[in-house]
Amino acid sequence: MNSLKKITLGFAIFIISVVFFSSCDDSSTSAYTGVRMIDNTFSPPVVRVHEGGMVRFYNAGNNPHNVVATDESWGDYEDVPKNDYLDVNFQTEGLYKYICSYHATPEGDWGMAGSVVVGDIDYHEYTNFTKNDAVKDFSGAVRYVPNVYETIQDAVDATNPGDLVLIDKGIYYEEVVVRTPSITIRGVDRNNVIIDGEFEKANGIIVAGVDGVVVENITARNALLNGFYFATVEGYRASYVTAYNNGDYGIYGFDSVDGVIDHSYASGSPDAGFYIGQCYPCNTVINNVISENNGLGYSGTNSGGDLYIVSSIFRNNMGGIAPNTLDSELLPPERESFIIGNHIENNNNIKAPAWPNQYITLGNGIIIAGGNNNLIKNNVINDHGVFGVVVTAAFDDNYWPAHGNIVQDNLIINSKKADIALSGISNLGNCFKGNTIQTSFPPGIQTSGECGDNIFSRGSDLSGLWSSIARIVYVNQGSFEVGDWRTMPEPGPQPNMPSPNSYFSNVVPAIDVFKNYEIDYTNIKLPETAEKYLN
Ligand SMILES: [Cu+2]
Repeated sequence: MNSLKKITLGFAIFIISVVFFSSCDDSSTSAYTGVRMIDNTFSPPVVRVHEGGMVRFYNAGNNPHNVVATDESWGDYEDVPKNDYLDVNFQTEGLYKYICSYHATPEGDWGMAGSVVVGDIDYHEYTNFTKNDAVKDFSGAVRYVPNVYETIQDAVDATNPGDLVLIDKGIYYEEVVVRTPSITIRGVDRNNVIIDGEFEKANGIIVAGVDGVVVENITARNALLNGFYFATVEGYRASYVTAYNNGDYGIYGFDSVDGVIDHSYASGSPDAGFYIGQCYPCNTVINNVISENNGLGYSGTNSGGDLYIVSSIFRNNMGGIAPNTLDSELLPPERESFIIGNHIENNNNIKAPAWPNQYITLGNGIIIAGGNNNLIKNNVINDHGVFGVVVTAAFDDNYWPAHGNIVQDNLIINSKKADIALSGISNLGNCFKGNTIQTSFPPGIQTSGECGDNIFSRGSDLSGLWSSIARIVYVNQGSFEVGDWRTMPEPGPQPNMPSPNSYFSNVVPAIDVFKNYEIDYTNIKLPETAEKYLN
C-alpha cells in the first residue's frame, strides 16, 4: 500500500508542437489528415496523405501517449496531453511507421503503432499470414518448450497455423508476441508454467491482429501492462489461465470479437482483472472466472452485443463490474451486456491497486455507467459499501445517459447506501423488478409491474452521481493511497485444464468459438460461493 499516486488531470498544458523533417520550405497548407490517439491505439492505423501533407495526431484518450517514428527520425517522446495534438508534415513519398513508445514495441510490430503512407506506394502488414490462413483444425505439429525451442517466443515464431506450442514447467522471463493465426499455446501445468515480465516487459502474451489463437493452462505475472492481451482479432480463447500483478489489465480483449474466456483467474491489476472493450457485436462470453484484488473486477468500455458475463466471482476488488461508455474509445455507447448468475461480493477493497477511474467505483457491486439495454439477472450481490447495483449516466466529452437497462431477479443484500440505485438525469426506460432487496434510491424504485411499464424519466436520485463527482474532485485535488500492483498477494493454486497432455484430441483453434461454445444461457448456474445466501 505504498503507491502514492499524484493526479494531474485537468492540469491544462497547451502545447502545439510542429515537427518538420526533410526540407521544410513549404508549410503553407492548414488542411490535415486526422489520427486519433485513444486507449491504446491509433485510429485509423493507416492514413494516406499526398507529398507535403500534414497529419494531426490528436490525443482523445485518457492515457499518456506520444508519437515517435520507429526510426526516430521524426515525432517526439514527450506526451501529447489529453485533448491536445501534434502536427507533422510529410514532404517526401514513402512509408512512415510510428509508435506510441508506451504501448508498442520499438519496431512497431505490435501494439499502439501506425503508418503514414505518403504518396502512391504499397503498404504491407507485419504478419506473414493473411486472414485466410487461419485454420479450424489442429495441424498435428507440436512445438515443445524448452526441449526443442528454448523460449516460448522461439516456438511461436516457428509455428504454422493450427500448431500446438506445448510448454513444460518453468518460469519464462519473456514477452510472447503471437503473429501466427489459429495456434494453441498451452502449459502442461497452469500453476507452474509462468511467464514473468520482471516489471520490464509490456505483456505476458499479446495476440495482435491474428485470428483464432488459443491460450490455456498458463500463468502470466509481473508485466507492465497486461497478462493476456487480444487486440484486433476475430476468434480467441483464454481458458484456465491465471494473470496476477500485471500493471494494467489481467485478461484484456480489445477491438476483438468472437471470444471465450473461461475457467480463468485475475488479481492485482490496477485497471480491471477482465476487460472487453470496443466491440459490437462482441459475440464473447466470460464464464466461470474469478476476479479479485483488482481496481475493477470487470470493465467493458463501449462493448456489448452478445456479450455474456456468467457464473463468475467478482470479490474484494475496489469496484465490481463496470460496463461503461467513454468518448476516448470507438463504438460508444456500451450496450447489450448480459450479466447473469454471478457472485459479486464485498468490492470495497481500498488496498487494491487502482487508477482514478477505478477508484471512483469503490464500494459498488455493479455500475452501469452510461450503458444501454444491459441485462443484470440472477446475480447474488452482497456487502457493498455504497450500492449493490447502480445505473448511472456517464460524463466524458459527452453526457451519456443510461437507457433500457433491466435489473431483474437478483439477490442484493447488505449494501450500505442502497441495494439498487438509479442516478443521473435523462435516463429512460430502466427497469427493476423481481429483485430481493431492502433499500433503493430513489425509494420504491422497484414496482411489481412489467418491465417496460416502469420508466423513470427524471425521478432518479442524484446523490450517487454527486458523490461520484465529489470523489473525482477529491482524487484530482490531491493524492490517494492504493495498493501497489507489484506487491499484491500471490494467488493460491488454480485448477488445471483437463488432460493438458492429451493433445491429439483436444487442440481446437478458436474459429467460431463463441457460436460453438457449449453453454445453456437459459440455465446459468451460480458459483458455489453464492449458494449460502440463497436460503
Ligand atoms: Cu500510447
